[in-house]
Amino acid sequence: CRRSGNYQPSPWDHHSLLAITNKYANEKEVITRDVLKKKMKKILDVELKTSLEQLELIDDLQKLGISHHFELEIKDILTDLHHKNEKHLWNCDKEEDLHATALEFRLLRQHGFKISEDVFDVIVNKIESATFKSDDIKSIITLYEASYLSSKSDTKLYKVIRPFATEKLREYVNSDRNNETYKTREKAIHALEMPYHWRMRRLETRWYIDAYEKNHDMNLALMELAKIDFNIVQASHQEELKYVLPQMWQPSCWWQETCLSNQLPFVRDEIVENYFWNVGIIYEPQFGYTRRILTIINALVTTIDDIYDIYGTLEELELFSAMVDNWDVNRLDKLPAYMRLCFLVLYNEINGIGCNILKHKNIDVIPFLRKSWADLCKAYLVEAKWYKRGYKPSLEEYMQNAWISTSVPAFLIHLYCVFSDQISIQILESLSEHRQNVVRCSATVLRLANDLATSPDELARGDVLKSVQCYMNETGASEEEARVHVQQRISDTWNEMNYEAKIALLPRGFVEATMNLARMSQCIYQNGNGHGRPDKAKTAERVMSLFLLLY
Ligand code: F3P
Ligand code: MN
Ligand code: MN
Ligand code: MN
Repeated sequence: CRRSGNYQPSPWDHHSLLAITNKYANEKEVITRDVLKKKMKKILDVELKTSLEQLELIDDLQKLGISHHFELEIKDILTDLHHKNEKHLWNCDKEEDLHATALEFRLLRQHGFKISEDVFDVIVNKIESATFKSDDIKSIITLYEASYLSSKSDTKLYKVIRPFATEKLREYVNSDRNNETYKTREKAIHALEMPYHWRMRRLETRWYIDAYEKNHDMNLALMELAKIDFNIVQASHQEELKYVLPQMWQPSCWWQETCLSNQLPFVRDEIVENYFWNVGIIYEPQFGYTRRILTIINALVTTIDDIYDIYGTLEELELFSAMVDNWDVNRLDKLPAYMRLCFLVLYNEINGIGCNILKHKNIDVIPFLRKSWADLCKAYLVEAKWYKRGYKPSLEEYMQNAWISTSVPAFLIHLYCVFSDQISIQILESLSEHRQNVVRCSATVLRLANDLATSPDELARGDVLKSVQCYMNETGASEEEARVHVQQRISDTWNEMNYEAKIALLPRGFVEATMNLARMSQCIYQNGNGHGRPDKAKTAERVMSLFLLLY
């Protein structure tokens, strides 16, 4: 008797999504945007008087989602500041300087500059001797956000500063202090809910545009630029979404054309959500092709994962794993009928992606791509065997396999090949052999966040023990304690990822996308299973705010 995932039909009315027209998809809007861009460049380059003003503008540009228009200017300003600080053995010795120091620290680290946590030594001493006096919430928020840029050796940042700033913010939010504006209160609540460093960038843009507009001293040109740019970027996202959506009379719509959701009724039908993941990973309009390919990868991952978790017998899953390992299209008849189309779609899509890369980048990546699917299926098979044989792994044994079964290593090797202008064979090999620690960290965050949200449904349906349950089984902890442990492990993994991102010999854009994948998984699973039950876990609302609501 076959199981079902009890997945609901897609909550989206594909016909209305396909009917969207966007008046921002035209040259006139782009010209207006470019005039505003010039104006802001001038302000950034020549008009601002102090470094703090420059830093605050850079922060606003990033949070408003328009910093990619000013990359060179931002790099120059930060390089200058970094250079000055190195010369003057800079330290934050007054509480009044805390906002500026913490902001500079966060921005420098975020852009890969070296800056030691020792700049906060005086503050750390004050915290430890209980002589820190300032009640300035703006500085505390900035300090709190800076503390999330810690890497694994920065004990002062995450053992002293972060708990202190968190506590201060909690006290403030729970107090009746009404001498602060509503805006500051909103910012404190937002920061406590999730630090900026962990947030999905595009949704943060949506939130920050609204928050920035409430500023009494906001810059009108900046506001206008942020809104018009948001709408222009949204217009290109809408067109990409149409490509992957099912549409009766346009056979170019990919998901419909595969026929997978008709043939395999037990799999998730979530093409909109699959696309949404990728806007979290790279949002810039020029990467539309990368987002399309990655949406295809996500849809294939979800389909094959459901076959292993829900529908297939162990014998069938072994056949499928061997088929992917051999990558042999001539043996389709060895598979059960329901698996044939799925294998063939996988085979054709991956070879098609490889063929395009060979055409345009003159390198054959197919051996690497197919190995990533073979490794993924092996990891799925391990979990299926554990479940069907009632084996209960330790948390460490589970994690060794479960970071691969997230699909993150497979996903990221496709991203690397499609996204990079020049493909390095050394990097391909290191990704293929699972030697890139930053990838492991990103996958670990996804696995843990996914387990926190999806394991109740998975275990009720019947599945291998997930991280929460492995920990409970191994230590005798309660479910609540196990969840706290897993949350802590997510936080520790971020410390490690910050370090690995800094030392990785990988293109910066790829590293940023890898970290964005961790951010996206925290976003998807923040309110429950945002991928399996999108309407219940805020995903639907978020998709609307990014793809449908104009400014
Ligand atoms: C790997 C997962 C999925 C959701 C899809 C996410 C993508 C494609 C990035 C398959 F996270 O969820 P699920 O909870 O079924 O994964 P699992 O590995 O726990 O079966
Ligand atoms: Mn699953
Ligand atoms: Mn699975
Ligand atoms: Mn899961």
